[in-house]
Amino acid sequence: NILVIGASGQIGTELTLKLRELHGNAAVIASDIREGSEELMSSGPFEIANAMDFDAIEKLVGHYNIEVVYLMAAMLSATGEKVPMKAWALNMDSLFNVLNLAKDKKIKKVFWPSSIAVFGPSTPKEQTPQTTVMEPTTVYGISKQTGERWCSYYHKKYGVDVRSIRYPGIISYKTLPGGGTTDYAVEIFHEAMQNGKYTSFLSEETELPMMFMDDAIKATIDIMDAPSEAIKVRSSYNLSAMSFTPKILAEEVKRHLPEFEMNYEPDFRQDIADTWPSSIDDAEARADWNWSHNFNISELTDAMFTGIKSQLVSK
Ligand code: VAH
Repeated sequence: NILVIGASGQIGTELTLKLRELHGNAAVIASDIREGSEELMSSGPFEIANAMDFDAIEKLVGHYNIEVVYLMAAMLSATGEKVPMKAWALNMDSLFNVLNLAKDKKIKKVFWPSSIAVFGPSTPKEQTPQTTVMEPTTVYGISKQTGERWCSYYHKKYGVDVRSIRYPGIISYKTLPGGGTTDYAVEIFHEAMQNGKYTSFLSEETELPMMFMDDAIKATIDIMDAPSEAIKVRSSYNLSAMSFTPKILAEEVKRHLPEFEMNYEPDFRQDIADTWPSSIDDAEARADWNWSHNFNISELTDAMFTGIKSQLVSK
């Protein structure tokens, strides 16, 4: 069976639903420290558990005969800056808990997400290579960079089959992101459709790598399904679909809502965004496990409008 830790979050929710579609509802156990969406809770097993509590996670693994764990619990970049020690504890303890279960052969395979936040101001900004300078400035980025080193270490030293992707900003409509720097690209759609305007906390020319949720889920499942020998990078793979600025996204929104009004009031999150790449070279993911993306910016925009509309109707 499969265990998703952090299943109530933005990516965890949709990942769990997709895994249930592929493997059957009973085979995919969702867990989180808080309850999730109605769809998540009602479609299969759900357990409240703290990712930092080794005994609780070990118990779940034993009880449900878990072989594969997706560790999606984390504190994101913006929230992490407000409570640095808490972010560090959550992001590292949860990873060690899962890596140690794999080291002790209690589980067979682990997915753990990294992020473009591992990069920093000294990293080449355009087409950032897989292997390059990494001097992250946020607690979140430091935790992901450190986590990457530990994944690589557990693979080499203990043969742990851990696989990882450096997600860009993920855009989706089912569950809101929690406390990231790329959240503007989700908020803009909800605000546009409900109020016709949005004030962005990033400046109009801030270009960041982004991806539609369906592609992020596809990448996650693809890398986990690939044969072990194909996974040559055991820290984390660069992954890319598109890059855009708030201004370009606002133009896309205007295709659907010509009256849409965008304003800009950069806050502390601007300083974080300024340290991140504007585009990513993901040639190794494409070569090693055949990664390819489906959604570009206009397809993403159309999908967001359709998705949010159907949610508003059903409310
Ligand atoms: C954040 N979305 O903004 C996350 C992230 C791409 C960066 O991992 O913190």
